[in-house]
Amino acid sequence: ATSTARVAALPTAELHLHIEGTLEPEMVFELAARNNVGLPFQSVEDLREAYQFTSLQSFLDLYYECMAVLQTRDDFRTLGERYLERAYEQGVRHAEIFFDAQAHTARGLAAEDVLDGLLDALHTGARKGISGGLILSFLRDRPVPEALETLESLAHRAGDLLAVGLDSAEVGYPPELFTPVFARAKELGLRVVAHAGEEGPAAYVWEALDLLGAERIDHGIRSIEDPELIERLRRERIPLTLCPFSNVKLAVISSLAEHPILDLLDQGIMVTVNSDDPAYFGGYLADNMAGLTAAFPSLEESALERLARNSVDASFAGSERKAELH
Ligand code: ES4
Ligand code: ZN
Repeated sequence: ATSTARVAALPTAELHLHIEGTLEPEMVFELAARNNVGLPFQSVEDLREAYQFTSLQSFLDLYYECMAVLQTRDDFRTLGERYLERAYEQGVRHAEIFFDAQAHTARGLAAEDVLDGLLDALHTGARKGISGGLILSFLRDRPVPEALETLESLAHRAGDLLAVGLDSAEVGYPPELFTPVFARAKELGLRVVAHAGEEGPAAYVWEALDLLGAERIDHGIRSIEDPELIERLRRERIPLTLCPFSNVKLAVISSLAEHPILDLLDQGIMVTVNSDDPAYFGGYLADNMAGLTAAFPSLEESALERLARNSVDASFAGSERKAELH
C-alpha cells in the first residue's frame, strides 16, 4: 500500500467535492457556538458517532442538519479556506467545488453571501498555489422552478461561476426534469456536470449526457451495468468523477475491494478519484487514493499516476494551467 503522504506528492485536481461536506464536527460546534445555533448533539464525539449511514438519504439528513451552523459570508470563507488548506496538503492543486445554494437560501441566507464567501476562500487559495472554481449545484429533490429561480438570482454573477451541477437524493428525480434549467445555464456560458448513476440507474447517466449536456458525470458508478453506455463513455472520453470512500460509506458498494475503478480504468474509461464529502466519509483525496492502494495490492504506481493525470485532464482548467500541473 502507498501512504497518504506518498500519494500527496502527485499533483491532482479535485473535481467532486461538496464544500458543505467538508464541515468537520469540530467546526460544526465552533460555528454553532459563534452563531447561537442549537444542535441535537452533546459533543463532537456524539456527532461523530452519528456518522453511520445506510444509504444516500441517511447521510443527506445529517448533512443538511449540520450545515444550519453556516450563517455568514465569513463562515463560508472560513469553510472554504480550511478545505483548500487540507486539500493542498494532500497534493490537490486545482479544486472545482460544488455548493448547494438552495440548502442555504431555503434557510434565509442570501445566495450572494454564500458565493462571495467561497470566492474569498478561492482568492486565498490562489495566493497559496491552488486554483479552482465553483459549481452551482441544484438540489434534484426540490422543485424545478426553485432551481430556475436560483439560477436567475445568480445570472448576473455567471462570470464568477464555473459550471452547474445536479445533486442530492437521486432515485425518483431523473435528470430529464432539469432540462430547461441546464439549457438556461448553457445560455449563460456555464459548463455542465451532473451526479448520475450513484444510487440511480444507468438510464440517468444517458439522460444527463443527452438531455442536460453533461460534460462529466459525478459518480456514474452504475454505468458498469450498461455495456453500451460504457462504450459511449470510452469513445467520447467522458470523465466519471468517482468517490471510493463515499460509495462504501453510503453502501453503494460493500467494500473498497469491490470498487469497479480499476476495471473501468482498464477498459479505457476516463476515471478520476475524488472525496465527495470528506468530513463525513473518512478522508480527503489522497486518503482515498491511499485507501485504494491498500484495497488493491495489484494497483501499481503507474495507475496512481494515470489517475492523477486524468484528474487534471478532466478538469475545466485552462490549457496553460493543465500544462503546469502535468
Ligand atoms: C452528495 Cl454523496 C452525494 N450524492 C448526492 N448529493 C450529494 N450532496 C452532497 N453529497
Ligand atoms: Zn457528490
